[in-house]
Amino acid sequence: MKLRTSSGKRRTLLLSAATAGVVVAASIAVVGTAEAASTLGASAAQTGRYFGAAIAAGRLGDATYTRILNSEFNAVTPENEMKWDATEPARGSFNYNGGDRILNQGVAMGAKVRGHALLWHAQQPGWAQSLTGSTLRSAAINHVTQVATHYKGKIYAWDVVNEAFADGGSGARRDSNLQRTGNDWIEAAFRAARAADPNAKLCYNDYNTDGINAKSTGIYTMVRDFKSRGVPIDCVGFQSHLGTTIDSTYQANLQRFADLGVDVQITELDVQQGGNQANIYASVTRACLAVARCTGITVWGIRDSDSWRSDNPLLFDGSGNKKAAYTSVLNALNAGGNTNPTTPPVTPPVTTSPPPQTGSGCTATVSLNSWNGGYVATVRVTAGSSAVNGWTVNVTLPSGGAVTGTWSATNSGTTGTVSFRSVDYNRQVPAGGSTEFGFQGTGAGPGATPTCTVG
Ligand code: 9MR
Repeated sequence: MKLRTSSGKRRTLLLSAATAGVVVAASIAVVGTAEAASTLGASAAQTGRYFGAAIAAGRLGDATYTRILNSEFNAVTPENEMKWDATEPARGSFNYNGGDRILNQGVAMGAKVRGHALLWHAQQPGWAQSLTGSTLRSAAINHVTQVATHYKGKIYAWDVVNEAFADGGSGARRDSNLQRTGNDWIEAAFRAARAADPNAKLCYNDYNTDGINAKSTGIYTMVRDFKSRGVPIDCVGFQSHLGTTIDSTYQANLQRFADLGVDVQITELDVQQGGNQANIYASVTRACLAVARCTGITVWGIRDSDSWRSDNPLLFDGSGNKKAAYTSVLNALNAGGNTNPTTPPVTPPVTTSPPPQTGSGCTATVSLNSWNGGYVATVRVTAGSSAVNGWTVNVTLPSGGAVTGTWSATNSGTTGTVSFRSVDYNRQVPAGGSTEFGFQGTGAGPGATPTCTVG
């Protein structure tokens, strides 16, 4: 009797495993068709990346929310549920209810789960806010150890430390109770996280770092120092809470961190609605695709009504409809990019054409980020001694090459000599000032300096 029962159970298990195998095989077969690339996650996966959303446990009962989440995204970040105040409300007493709900949702989706955030000056429980010195340091390190151990093996990447640098031009650390425990608190946190969960990627995450500026340079210097001293850091998160513009050095900034030997991720993307929202979303997406070590993008919420912001910054409206920004991201993802985010580009990543002659009118230079068979070109248009109101840049491509996508300009033609015209928001360039546009193409990319004419 016992034997039969046991073999009966085994049969059931084998059958369900076989059924699962069929399901898996079927879904693999779908990947690679045009249909599979009609969602953000599937499109990002085509270049080995993820496309994620910050989610809230309290919204998982909303049918529209979970429908979009399940169909569009292949990574999740808890918006609040894994923060210090949520996970250790009383010292030494841990609560993983909310965090586990997010984790389970991610696991059920087959998604990557980003852990956010082990240590941060904000959203600390009251008991930690009132600690100082070595008592706070040991409580903080214990927190890192306990939470990272609870989620060991289940988290793709942890934001180990969040927002530890000051805004403004100093490039220095932000003052906080954690900072006052000693400048080495960040590396102590990274070491504790590595010891607790050796397989999670360990990230530093911050905002207002979405271009080359004093704050991002402060962080860059810290990461370079960590790498040189063997402090375990694997990735840097760029939150990318953006307004109506994107910094012209956005991609170059990601690249300089990647060149230090860390992955980069866009971790909390949202963009103010108005004028340029769709273009800015597309530019961020293209920048990530152009940087081999940019492993994925996370938007900070699903529908505008789910956002912490009130300026409708997300990809779906309050009713769950796809916005223009959604389409521009999907198109950018489908246009592709560097197809293996863990392998550096085959050709040297950045080449810049010789500096142009100055004078009146305008000039243009092109920078290429190339890989085998394709490239992203960033073109800088500079006005001469007079202001420019409208410009046209002509770029000559080698034969066999073609433009496959353009941003912040409109192009006529895609092969041979291609003309790029300014768009409304970048046609006016002050005397001596400059603006940028970009395009993606197949083949080797333009070899010669582009020409620029006014009008
Ligand atoms: O979106 C989060 C919001 O629900 C919380 O009230 C807020 C509390 O500080 O944190 C928001 O998320 C932040 C993230 O954890 C870190 N970067 C900035 C995000 C927006 O404020």
